[in-house]
Amino acid sequence: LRDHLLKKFYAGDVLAASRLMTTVERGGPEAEAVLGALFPKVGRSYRVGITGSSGSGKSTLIDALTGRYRGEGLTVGVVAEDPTSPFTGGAILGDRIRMTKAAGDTGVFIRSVASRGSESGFSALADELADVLDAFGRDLILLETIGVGQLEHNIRFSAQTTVVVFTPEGGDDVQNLKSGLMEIGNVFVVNKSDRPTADRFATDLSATLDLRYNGAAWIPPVIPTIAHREGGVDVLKEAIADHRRHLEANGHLEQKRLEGLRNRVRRLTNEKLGGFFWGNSYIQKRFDGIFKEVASGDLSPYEAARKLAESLTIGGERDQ
Ligand SMILES: Nc1nc2c(ncn2[C@@H]2O[C@H](COP(=O)(O)OP(=O)(O)OP(=O)(O)O)[C@@H](O)[C@H]2O)c(=O)[nH]1
Ligand SMILES: [Mg+2]
Repeated sequence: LRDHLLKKFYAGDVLAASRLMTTVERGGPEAEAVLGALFPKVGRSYRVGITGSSGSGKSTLIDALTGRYRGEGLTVGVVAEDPTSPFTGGAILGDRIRMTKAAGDTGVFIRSVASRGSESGFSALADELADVLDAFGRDLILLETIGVGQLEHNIRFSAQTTVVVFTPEGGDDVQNLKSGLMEIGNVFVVNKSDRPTADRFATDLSATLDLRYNGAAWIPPVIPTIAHREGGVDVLKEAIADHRRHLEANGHLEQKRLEGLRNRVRRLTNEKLGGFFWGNSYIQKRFDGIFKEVASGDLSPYEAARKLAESLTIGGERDQ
């Protein structure tokens, strides 16, 4: 069944792509088998992360950018992390309605994924769904994720170019911007530039970035946009292309790819370690012994956890 699906997938069947994504979403051994099979085909698309606060206009920008890329004959995949609870489905519907240009075009594939309050920020699952779209042969993959500061750093590992979207609304002051977001942006957008305070905000942001990246090979540009009227979207597209050329010219793309892979192997190993550890009979016995000391008050849970974790470094003793 899997081989049959993969064959259709490689022939460009959108339904097959959708079904493989559902398999990946379910997780477990079948998801691993699918992702493992696709792995040799992953790495050809260019991934752009679009991050920013809720309602800043990320989906509207993605919609406008998608239209531009399609106009050039490029295929586009979108993975949108939906920050709302998976139970309401509200934002998923919202995304579908707003992304009107994409409707009915097989050159655009949009997938929403619940972020499930993921502790790691941009989720591993979203990254894996992007891999499916990558193997499917999409030229560009746009990743929408809500910017929650430090946690968003993971988007760096998934996207080659990260676009951070700010708005001049709510009396936001450049000094108070989330420093996590300031660090990860390769391109900055001041959306809703139809608002009166936008000019000043953009000027302040530019000045801050110029100072911060003084002398660096890439100084992130600040681009004012009015997304719902497609204002500034061509400039944004050009800035993304510029950053891509910058990465290509400096060999950074390969470096980024390896950094992402390294990060992924570490994460997967961490996930496997838990099962591997607790499934070991020596550890189970050792746990019972150590837990008795915790129960009697002779050992704190912290010391117990350290002792248990250190069992790993005892090496061969486990197998005796
Ligand atoms: N005035 C104004 N409104 C805009 C602009 N861009 C987007 N909007 C509106 O802002 C609202 C939110 O836009 P979205 O694109 O859904 O924002 P988002 O960042 O994707 O929101 P979440 O996915 O919920 O985080 C929509 O009603 C848009 O029409 C803009 O440049 N100016
Ligand atoms: Mg959105």
